[in-house]
Amino acid sequence: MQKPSDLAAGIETTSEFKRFSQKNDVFSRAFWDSSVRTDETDAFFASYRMEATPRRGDGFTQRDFALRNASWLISDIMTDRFAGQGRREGFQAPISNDTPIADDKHLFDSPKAASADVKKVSRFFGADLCGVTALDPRWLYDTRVDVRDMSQADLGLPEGLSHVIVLGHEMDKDLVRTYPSALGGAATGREYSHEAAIVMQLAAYIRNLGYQAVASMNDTGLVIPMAVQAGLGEYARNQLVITQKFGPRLRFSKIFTDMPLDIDQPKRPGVAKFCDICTKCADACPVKALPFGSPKVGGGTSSIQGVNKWTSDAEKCFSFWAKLSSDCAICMRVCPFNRDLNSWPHRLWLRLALSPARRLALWLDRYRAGRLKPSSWWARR
Ligand code: B12
Ligand code: SF4
Ligand code: SF4
Repeated sequence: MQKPSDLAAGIETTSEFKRFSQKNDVFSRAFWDSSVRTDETDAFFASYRMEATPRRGDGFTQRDFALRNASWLISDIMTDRFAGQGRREGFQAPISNDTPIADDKHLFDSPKAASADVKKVSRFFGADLCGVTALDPRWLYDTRVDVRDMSQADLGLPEGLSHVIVLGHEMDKDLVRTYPSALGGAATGREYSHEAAIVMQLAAYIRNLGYQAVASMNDTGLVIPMAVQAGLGEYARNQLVITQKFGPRLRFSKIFTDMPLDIDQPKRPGVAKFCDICTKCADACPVKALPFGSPKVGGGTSSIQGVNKWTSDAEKCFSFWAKLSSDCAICMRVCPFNRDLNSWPHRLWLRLALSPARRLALWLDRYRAGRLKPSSWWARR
């Protein structure tokens, strides 16, 4: 029997549900599981240090790797601060407080006023979306990873946290059009660098108001169900949350807090219904890592157990990244919802896609611009 809040969010968990241990995500497995770690994954990681820059034509030149790696820089600096103590913050541990919690609490007139304040300040720091949800422990990792020996460690969250503020960060439209390429990876790296600053600054603001605020990027828990619960979008076949402003072309960060906040309601305008008639992402995936058919419970070592959802074959996906020596996001690029949803023809298309006329919207998608050659991106002035 689903809880009403799960029904509203389209979330279905079963009796086999078990919280996920971070050591089993495929990225972490590349450091301890010989079935994932190969010479290619080693070269993949080396390429982020410019130690191996395999030159394989357009999109994979030294210049493409140079831009990708430079775009990661601020995120890398933040992440490396406590790595020697096993805490790769923002990825395998929550981000430490750089400022204390003020002794005096600023009291808002209501939770609604507090949420409005947080949203305003999130925009000021540069977040593109902000939603609030109650902390649902199902989506917290069971344990995090100590990067010294990849052993399991406590998440280290303080007691009393009640809410999650989920932030969305738009990825560069033109760079995403160049995937698969090392150049496209600059869209990902740049947003990690941006979000590191934004999430740390917003958390500092909340601590300055006298409340707990733990800044978090990819670490500590699964942000996709949190973003869905916070009303930012709907989960789709390509394993991404699709929003009404940026489609799937964005990243998420989050803040855990005890600030009394008003929560947002999940919205299901009809993206999943569109996915029922579309398989563009699954068709385009070069290693067929994405599912066809309906959502299911189960999956491999790198999948959470007991959730009815579309699940990828993460080993296949990551093997393709290793081959490229760069991340892939073809499934984000080809998704019909990846379009400039700020312009009126595309907003019109969105209305059609979310209506019973979705088949017409799918047919019209053939007129959307295709892949941009990385060299053409460089040639543009
Ligand atoms: C590890 C990871 C990966 C792994 C694969 C995941 C895995 N199974 O190991 C790799 C490295 C291959 C990867 C690839 C990509 N990733 Co990734 N990934 C993550 C990360 C850091 C952890 C997720 C995790 O622990 N998965 C392990 C288990 C739980 O996986 P799973 O059972 O298959 O569940 C997945 C989904 O079904 C969903 N999910 C989990 N529980 C539930 C419950 C409900 C109710 C629902 C609806 C969904 C849901 O979330 C999981 C995402 O992997 C998250 C950030 C985060 N902390 O959430 C980003 C994240 C999910 N990735 C993201 C992106 C964008 C990508 C890529 C496009 C790469 C890129 N260039 O950006 C590709 C897309 C690949 C694909 N289509 O599957 C974004 C998604 C943003 C969005 N719009 O929704 C996130 C949130 C990172 C971010 N900073 O924003 N990723
Ligand atoms: S990121 Fe690339 S390899 Fe992975 S699922 Fe998407 S299209 Fe497939
Ligand atoms: S490409 Fe089609 S099936 Fe895949 S997520 Fe986008 S709309 Fe859904």
